[in-house]
Amino acid sequence: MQVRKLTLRKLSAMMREPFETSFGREELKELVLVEVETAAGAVGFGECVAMTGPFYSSETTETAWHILRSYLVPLLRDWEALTPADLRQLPERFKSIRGHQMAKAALEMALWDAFAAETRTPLHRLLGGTRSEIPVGISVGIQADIPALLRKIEGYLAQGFQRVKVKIKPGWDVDVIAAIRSEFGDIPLMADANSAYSLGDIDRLRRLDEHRLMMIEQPLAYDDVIDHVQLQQQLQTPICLDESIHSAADARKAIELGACRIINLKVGRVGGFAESLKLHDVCRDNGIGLWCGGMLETGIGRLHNIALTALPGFNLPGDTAPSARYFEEDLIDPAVSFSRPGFLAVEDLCGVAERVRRDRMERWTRVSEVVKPTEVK
Ligand code: OSB
Ligand code: MG
Repeated sequence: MQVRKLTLRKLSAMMREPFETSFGREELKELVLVEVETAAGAVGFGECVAMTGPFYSSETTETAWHILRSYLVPLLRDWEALTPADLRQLPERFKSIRGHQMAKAALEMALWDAFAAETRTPLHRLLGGTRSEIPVGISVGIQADIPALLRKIEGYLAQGFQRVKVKIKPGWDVDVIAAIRSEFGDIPLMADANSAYSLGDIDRLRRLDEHRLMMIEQPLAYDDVIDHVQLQQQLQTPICLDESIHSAADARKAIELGACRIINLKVGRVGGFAESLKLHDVCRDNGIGLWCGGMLETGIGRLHNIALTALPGFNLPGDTAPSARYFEEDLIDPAVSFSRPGFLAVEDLCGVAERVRRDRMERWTRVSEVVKPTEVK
Protein backbone atom coordinates (compact mmCIF):
# COMPACT_ATOMS: atom_id res chain seq x y z
CA MET A 1 0.00 0.00 0.00
CA GLN A 2 1.30 3.43 -0.94
CA VAL A 3 -0.06 6.60 0.63
CA ARG A 4 -0.90 9.15 -2.05
CA LYS A 5 -2.86 11.80 -0.21
CA LEU A 6 -3.79 12.78 3.34
CA THR A 7 -6.64 15.04 4.34
CA LEU A 8 -7.00 16.49 7.83
CA ARG A 9 -10.37 17.87 8.91
CA LYS A 10 -11.64 19.66 12.00
CA LEU A 11 -15.29 18.87 12.56
CA SER A 12 -17.95 19.80 15.07
CA ALA A 13 -21.51 18.76 15.83
CA MET A 14 -23.92 19.04 18.72
CA MET A 15 -24.35 15.95 20.84
CA ARG A 16 -27.84 14.68 21.56
CA GLU A 17 -27.41 15.60 25.24
CA PRO A 18 -24.57 17.04 27.34
CA PHE A 19 -22.20 14.51 28.94
CA GLU A 20 -21.00 15.50 32.42
CA THR A 21 -18.04 14.02 34.27
CA SER A 22 -15.97 15.08 37.29
CA PHE A 23 -13.81 17.14 34.87
CA GLY A 24 -16.58 19.00 33.05
CA ARG A 25 -19.46 19.00 30.60
CA GLU A 26 -19.30 18.19 26.85
CA GLU A 27 -22.10 19.30 24.57
CA LEU A 28 -20.40 20.40 21.37
CA LYS A 29 -18.43 17.47 19.96
CA GLU A 30 -15.26 18.67 18.21
CA LEU A 31 -12.88 16.27 16.55
CA VAL A 32 -10.05 15.89 14.09
CA LEU A 33 -10.45 13.32 11.33
CA VAL A 34 -7.62 11.85 9.25
CA GLU A 35 -8.37 10.55 5.77
CA VAL A 36 -5.76 8.53 3.88
CA GLU A 37 -5.98 7.79 0.17
CA THR A 38 -3.76 5.13 -1.32
CA ALA A 39 -2.17 4.94 -4.78
CA ALA A 40 -4.63 2.14 -5.60
CA GLY A 41 -7.55 4.41 -4.71
CA ALA A 42 -8.50 2.89 -1.35
CA VAL A 43 -9.57 5.24 1.46
CA GLY A 44 -9.07 4.94 5.20
CA PHE A 45 -10.28 7.06 8.11
CA GLY A 46 -8.96 7.61 11.63
CA GLU A 47 -10.84 9.55 14.31
CA CYS A 48 -8.81 11.53 16.81
CA VAL A 49 -10.40 11.27 20.27
CA ALA A 50 -8.72 14.38 21.71
CA MET A 51 -11.41 16.69 23.09
CA THR A 52 -11.83 20.47 22.91
CA GLY A 53 -10.15 21.15 26.25
CA PRO A 54 -7.20 19.51 28.10
CA PHE A 55 -9.30 17.98 30.89
CA TYR A 56 -9.51 14.24 30.28
CA SER A 57 -6.00 14.33 28.80
CA SER A 58 -3.46 17.05 28.01
CA GLU A 59 -4.16 16.67 24.28
CA THR A 60 -6.80 18.84 22.60
CA THR A 61 -8.21 19.01 19.07
CA GLU A 62 -5.84 21.92 18.41
CA THR A 63 -2.69 20.17 19.69
CA ALA A 64 -3.61 17.07 17.69
CA TRP A 65 -4.03 19.15 14.53
CA HIS A 66 -0.66 20.83 15.11
CA ILE A 67 1.22 17.59 15.84
CA LEU A 68 -0.41 15.74 12.93
CA ARG A 69 0.26 18.34 10.26
CA SER A 70 3.67 19.58 11.44
CA TYR A 71 5.28 16.43 12.87
CA LEU A 72 3.49 13.12 12.20
CA VAL A 73 2.48 13.38 8.56
CA PRO A 74 6.02 14.49 7.56
CA LEU A 75 7.31 11.20 9.01
CA LEU A 76 5.36 9.25 6.40
CA ARG A 77 6.97 8.24 3.15
CA ASP A 78 5.52 6.89 -0.05
CA TRP A 79 6.36 3.32 0.89
CA GLU A 80 7.12 0.77 -1.79
CA ALA A 81 4.77 -1.53 0.05
CA LEU A 82 3.12 -1.20 3.43
CA THR A 83 2.53 -4.66 4.91
CA PRO A 84 0.81 -5.67 8.17
CA ALA A 85 4.32 -5.95 9.67
CA ASP A 86 4.95 -2.31 8.69
CA LEU A 87 1.67 -1.31 10.31
CA ARG A 88 2.89 -2.83 13.57
CA GLN A 89 6.10 -0.81 13.23
CA LEU A 90 4.31 2.55 13.08
CA PRO A 91 4.80 3.24 16.81
CA GLU A 92 8.57 2.91 16.20
CA ARG A 93 8.35 5.41 13.36
CA PHE A 94 6.46 7.87 15.58
CA LYS A 95 8.73 7.32 18.59
CA SER A 96 10.84 10.46 18.09
CA ILE A 97 7.74 12.47 18.99
CA ARG A 98 7.05 12.23 22.70
CA GLY A 99 3.48 11.84 23.92
CA HIS A 100 0.58 12.91 21.69
CA GLN A 101 -0.84 9.39 21.63
CA MET A 102 -4.23 10.56 20.37
CA ALA A 103 -2.74 12.36 17.38
CA LYS A 104 -0.55 9.34 16.62
CA ALA A 105 -3.49 6.95 16.95
CA ALA A 106 -5.64 8.93 14.51
CA LEU A 107 -3.04 8.64 11.75
CA GLU A 108 -2.12 5.06 12.62
CA MET A 109 -5.77 3.93 12.63
CA ALA A 110 -6.39 5.65 9.29
CA LEU A 111 -3.48 3.63 7.82
CA TRP A 112 -4.80 0.32 9.21
CA ASP A 113 -8.25 1.23 7.94
CA ALA A 114 -6.89 2.05 4.46
CA PHE A 115 -4.99 -1.23 4.45
CA ALA A 116 -8.19 -3.12 5.25
CA ALA A 117 -9.92 -1.31 2.39
CA GLU A 118 -7.12 -1.83 -0.13
CA THR A 119 -6.65 -5.53 0.64
CA ARG A 120 -10.40 -6.15 1.08
CA THR A 121 -9.74 -7.68 4.51
CA PRO A 122 -12.12 -7.05 7.42
CA LEU A 123 -10.32 -4.87 9.95
CA HIS A 124 -11.21 -7.18 12.86
CA ARG A 125 -9.46 -10.02 11.01
CA LEU A 126 -6.32 -7.90 10.41
CA LEU A 127 -6.25 -7.19 14.14
CA GLY A 128 -6.77 -10.84 15.12
CA GLY A 129 -10.36 -10.67 16.33
CA THR A 130 -12.18 -13.92 16.99
CA ARG A 131 -15.61 -12.89 18.27
CA SER A 132 -18.61 -12.06 16.11
CA GLU A 133 -20.63 -10.23 18.76
CA ILE A 134 -19.64 -8.07 21.72
CA PRO A 135 -21.51 -7.09 24.91
CA VAL A 136 -21.98 -3.38 25.53
CA GLY A 137 -22.38 -1.29 28.67
CA ILE A 138 -23.52 2.30 29.11
CA SER A 139 -21.60 5.19 30.68
CA VAL A 140 -24.02 7.55 32.41
CA GLY A 141 -22.92 11.13 33.09
CA ILE A 142 -23.56 13.12 36.28
CA GLN A 143 -27.23 14.19 36.42
CA ALA A 144 -29.10 17.05 38.08
CA ASP A 145 -30.32 14.78 40.91
CA ILE A 146 -30.64 11.13 41.91
CA PRO A 147 -34.23 10.62 40.64
CA ALA A 148 -33.14 11.89 37.20
CA LEU A 149 -30.22 9.44 37.22
CA LEU A 150 -32.48 6.52 38.24
CA ARG A 151 -34.89 7.30 35.39
CA LYS A 152 -31.98 7.32 32.91
CA ILE A 153 -30.65 4.00 34.19
CA GLU A 154 -34.12 2.46 34.02
CA GLY A 155 -34.29 3.39 30.34
CA TYR A 156 -30.84 1.99 29.59
CA LEU A 157 -31.59 -1.28 31.37
CA ALA A 158 -34.81 -1.58 29.36
CA GLN A 159 -32.73 -1.19 26.18
CA GLY A 160 -30.60 -4.15 27.26
CA PHE A 161 -27.25 -2.59 28.17
CA GLN A 162 -25.08 -5.29 29.76
CA ARG A 163 -23.68 -3.13 32.58
CA VAL A 164 -24.13 0.36 33.97
CA LYS A 165 -21.23 2.71 34.65
CA VAL A 166 -21.94 5.91 36.52
CA LYS A 167 -19.66 8.89 36.78
CA ILE A 168 -18.88 9.81 40.39
CA LYS A 169 -17.15 12.66 42.21
CA PRO A 170 -16.97 13.67 45.90
CA GLY A 171 -20.57 14.42 46.94
CA TRP A 172 -22.04 12.44 44.02
CA ASP A 173 -20.94 8.95 44.99
CA VAL A 174 -21.97 6.89 48.03
CA ASP A 175 -25.62 8.03 48.10
CA VAL A 176 -25.87 7.68 44.34
CA ILE A 177 -24.56 4.10 44.32
CA ALA A 178 -26.75 3.19 47.33
CA ALA A 179 -29.83 4.57 45.54
CA ILE A 180 -29.04 2.57 42.40
CA ARG A 181 -28.59 -0.63 44.41
CA SER A 182 -31.82 -0.12 46.31
CA GLU A 183 -33.76 0.60 43.10
CA PHE A 184 -32.25 -1.97 40.72
CA GLY A 185 -30.73 -4.61 43.03
CA ASP A 186 -27.78 -6.65 41.86
CA ILE A 187 -27.29 -5.24 38.34
CA PRO A 188 -23.74 -5.23 36.88
CA LEU A 189 -22.67 -1.81 38.18
CA MET A 190 -19.41 0.17 38.23
CA ALA A 191 -18.28 3.73 38.91
CA ASP A 192 -15.82 6.01 37.07
CA ALA A 193 -14.24 8.83 39.11
CA ASN A 194 -12.02 10.35 36.39
CA SER A 195 -9.36 11.08 39.03
CA ALA A 196 -11.64 13.02 41.38
CA TYR A 197 -10.24 11.50 44.62
CA SER A 198 -7.00 11.25 46.59
CA LEU A 199 -5.78 8.81 49.25
CA GLY A 200 -7.20 11.23 51.83
CA ASP A 201 -10.68 10.15 50.69
CA ILE A 202 -10.07 6.52 51.70
CA ASP A 203 -13.03 6.39 54.11
CA ARG A 204 -15.42 7.57 51.44
CA LEU A 205 -14.00 5.11 48.91
CA ARG A 206 -14.25 2.27 51.46
CA ARG A 207 -17.97 2.94 51.82
CA LEU A 208 -18.33 2.16 48.13
CA ASP A 209 -16.91 -1.31 48.84
CA GLU A 210 -20.17 -2.32 50.54
CA HIS A 211 -22.00 -2.04 47.25
CA ARG A 212 -20.05 -4.78 45.45
CA LEU A 213 -19.20 -2.76 42.36
CA MET A 214 -17.64 -4.63 39.42
CA MET A 215 -14.84 -2.07 39.62
CA ILE A 216 -14.01 1.54 40.38
CA GLU A 217 -12.38 3.27 37.42
CA GLN A 218 -9.50 5.73 37.85
CA PRO A 219 -10.26 6.92 41.39
CA LEU A 220 -6.91 8.71 41.89
CA ALA A 221 -4.70 11.10 39.92
CA TYR A 222 -4.42 10.80 36.14
CA ASP A 223 -0.63 10.52 36.36
CA ASP A 224 -0.48 8.17 39.35
CA VAL A 225 0.16 4.47 39.71
CA ILE A 226 1.74 4.20 43.17
CA ASP A 227 -1.14 5.62 45.24
CA HIS A 228 -3.47 3.27 43.37
CA VAL A 229 -1.37 0.34 44.69
CA GLN A 230 -2.03 1.52 48.24
CA LEU A 231 -5.69 2.05 47.55
CA GLN A 232 -6.13 -1.36 45.92
CA GLN A 233 -4.63 -2.97 49.04
CA GLN A 234 -7.35 -1.33 51.12
CA LEU A 235 -10.31 -2.01 48.84
CA GLN A 236 -12.16 -5.20 47.95
CA THR A 237 -13.50 -3.59 44.79
CA PRO A 238 -11.16 -4.09 41.82
CA ILE A 239 -9.52 -0.88 40.58
CA CYS A 240 -9.65 -0.26 36.82
CA LEU A 241 -7.13 2.16 35.35
CA ASP A 242 -8.01 4.48 32.45
CA GLU A 243 -6.13 7.84 32.42
CA SER A 244 -2.91 6.41 33.96
CA ILE A 245 -2.22 3.91 31.14
CA HIS A 246 -0.63 5.20 27.92
CA SER A 247 1.17 2.10 26.66
CA ALA A 248 1.55 -1.65 27.04
CA ALA A 249 4.60 -0.92 29.23
CA ASP A 250 2.49 1.27 31.55
CA ALA A 251 0.02 -1.62 31.83
CA ARG A 252 2.77 -4.13 32.62
CA LYS A 253 4.16 -1.90 35.38
CA ALA A 254 0.76 -1.12 36.90
CA ILE A 255 -0.07 -4.84 36.95
CA GLU A 256 3.31 -5.82 38.44
CA LEU A 257 2.87 -3.26 41.22
CA GLY A 258 -0.72 -4.28 41.93
CA ALA A 259 -2.25 -0.91 41.06
CA CYS A 260 -5.24 -2.44 39.25
CA ARG A 261 -6.99 -5.68 38.39
CA ILE A 262 -8.76 -4.33 35.30
CA ILE A 263 -7.77 -2.02 32.44
CA ASN A 264 -9.92 0.22 30.28
CA LEU A 265 -8.21 0.29 26.88
CA LYS A 266 -8.81 3.28 24.64
CA VAL A 267 -7.02 3.03 21.32
CA GLY A 268 -6.48 6.80 21.21
CA ARG A 269 -4.99 6.95 24.70
CA VAL A 270 -2.31 4.35 23.88
CA GLY A 271 -1.34 5.62 20.42
CA GLY A 272 -3.15 3.24 18.08
CA PHE A 273 -4.02 -0.34 17.16
CA ALA A 274 -0.47 -1.76 17.26
CA GLU A 275 0.06 -0.64 20.87
CA SER A 276 -3.48 -1.80 21.72
CA LEU A 277 -2.62 -5.32 20.52
CA LYS A 278 0.44 -5.37 22.80
CA LEU A 279 -1.58 -4.11 25.75
CA HIS A 280 -4.24 -6.73 25.03
CA ASP A 281 -1.58 -9.47 25.22
CA VAL A 282 -0.14 -8.11 28.48
CA CYS A 283 -3.60 -8.27 30.07
CA ARG A 284 -4.34 -11.74 28.68
CA ASP A 285 -0.98 -13.12 29.88
CA ASN A 286 -1.56 -11.73 33.39
CA GLY A 287 -5.21 -12.68 33.80
CA ILE A 288 -6.25 -9.03 33.97
CA GLY A 289 -9.77 -7.84 33.19
CA LEU A 290 -9.90 -5.85 29.96
CA TRP A 291 -12.53 -3.79 28.18
CA CYS A 292 -12.67 -1.19 25.46
CA GLY A 293 -13.41 2.33 26.64
CA GLY A 294 -15.05 5.13 24.70
CA MET A 295 -14.49 8.82 24.03
CA LEU A 296 -17.94 9.84 22.76
CA GLU A 297 -16.75 8.92 19.27
CA THR A 298 -18.61 9.32 16.02
CA GLY A 299 -19.43 6.13 14.14
CA ILE A 300 -15.94 6.05 12.63
CA GLY A 301 -14.19 5.59 15.98
CA ARG A 302 -17.06 3.41 17.12
CA LEU A 303 -16.59 0.91 14.24
CA HIS A 304 -12.86 0.82 15.02
CA ASN A 305 -13.54 0.11 18.70
CA ILE A 306 -15.87 -2.72 17.73
CA ALA A 307 -13.25 -4.29 15.42
CA LEU A 308 -10.67 -4.22 18.23
CA THR A 309 -13.09 -5.53 20.85
CA ALA A 310 -13.47 -8.69 18.73
CA LEU A 311 -10.13 -9.83 20.23
CA PRO A 312 -10.53 -12.65 22.79
CA GLY A 313 -8.86 -10.83 25.70
CA PHE A 314 -11.73 -8.31 26.00
CA ASN A 315 -13.55 -10.11 28.78
CA LEU A 316 -15.82 -7.38 30.16
CA PRO A 317 -18.54 -5.25 28.46
CA GLY A 318 -17.15 -2.07 26.89
CA ASP A 319 -18.35 1.54 26.60
CA THR A 320 -19.00 1.45 22.82
CA ALA A 321 -22.74 2.15 22.80
CA PRO A 322 -24.93 2.52 19.67
CA SER A 323 -24.62 5.84 17.78
CA ALA A 324 -28.10 6.95 18.80
CA ARG A 325 -26.98 7.41 22.40
CA TYR A 326 -24.74 10.29 21.28
CA PHE A 327 -25.91 11.77 17.97
CA GLU A 328 -29.15 12.50 16.14
CA GLU A 329 -27.41 11.48 12.94
CA ASP A 330 -23.99 9.89 12.73
CA LEU A 331 -21.13 10.31 10.26
CA ILE A 332 -21.79 6.74 9.17
CA ASP A 333 -24.83 5.14 7.60
CA PRO A 334 -26.23 2.82 8.73
CA ALA A 335 -25.38 3.97 12.27
CA VAL A 336 -24.05 1.54 14.89
CA SER A 337 -27.02 -0.20 16.50
CA PHE A 338 -27.70 -3.30 18.61
CA SER A 339 -27.72 -6.65 16.80
CA ARG A 340 -29.84 -7.84 19.76
CA PRO A 341 -30.43 -5.92 22.99
CA GLY A 342 -27.09 -5.13 24.64
CA PHE A 343 -24.88 -6.55 21.87
CA LEU A 344 -23.14 -5.24 18.75
CA ALA A 345 -22.27 -7.40 15.76
CA VAL A 346 -18.66 -7.42 14.58
CA GLU A 347 -19.24 -6.87 10.89
CA ASP A 348 -16.94 -7.96 8.06
CA LEU A 349 -16.20 -4.35 7.21
CA CYS A 350 -13.13 -3.75 5.01
CA GLY A 351 -12.45 -0.22 6.25
CA VAL A 352 -15.09 2.27 7.39
CA ALA A 353 -15.06 4.44 4.22
CA GLU A 354 -17.91 2.50 2.62
CA ARG A 355 -20.09 3.52 5.57
CA VAL A 356 -19.08 7.22 5.76
CA ARG A 357 -21.73 9.75 4.74
CA ARG A 358 -19.60 12.32 2.88
CA ASP A 359 -22.45 14.85 2.82
CA ARG A 360 -22.69 14.83 6.62
CA MET A 361 -18.91 14.88 6.98
CA GLU A 362 -18.78 18.00 4.78
CA ARG A 363 -21.57 19.60 6.79
CA TRP A 364 -19.72 18.93 10.08
CA THR A 365 -16.37 20.16 8.68
CA ARG A 366 -15.06 23.56 9.84
CA VAL A 367 -11.51 23.44 8.40
CA SER A 368 -9.76 21.01 6.10
CA GLU A 369 -6.29 20.71 4.67
CA VAL A 370 -4.62 18.34 2.22
CA VAL A 371 -1.10 17.37 3.31
CA LYS A 372 1.31 15.43 1.13
CA PRO A 373 3.39 12.66 2.66
CA THR A 374 7.10 13.28 2.11
CA GLU A 375 8.34 11.57 -1.02
CA VAL A 376 11.25 9.14 -0.95
CA LYS A 377 14.30 10.59 -2.67
O1 OSB B 1 -13.44 8.35 31.41
O2 OSB B 1 -14.20 6.78 30.21
C1 OSB B 1 -14.06 7.99 30.43
C2 OSB B 1 -16.09 10.01 27.91
C3 OSB B 1 -15.20 11.01 27.61
C4 OSB B 1 -13.98 11.05 28.24
C5 OSB B 1 -13.66 10.07 29.18
C6 OSB B 1 -14.53 9.04 29.47
C7 OSB B 1 -15.79 9.03 28.84
C8 OSB B 1 -16.83 8.04 29.13
C9 OSB B 1 -17.90 7.81 28.09
O3 OSB B 1 -16.92 7.45 30.16
C10 OSB B 1 -17.50 6.73 27.15
C11 OSB B 1 -18.42 6.72 25.95
O4 OSB B 1 -19.61 6.53 26.15
O5 OSB B 1 -17.92 6.88 24.82
MG1 MG C 1 -12.83 6.57 32.41
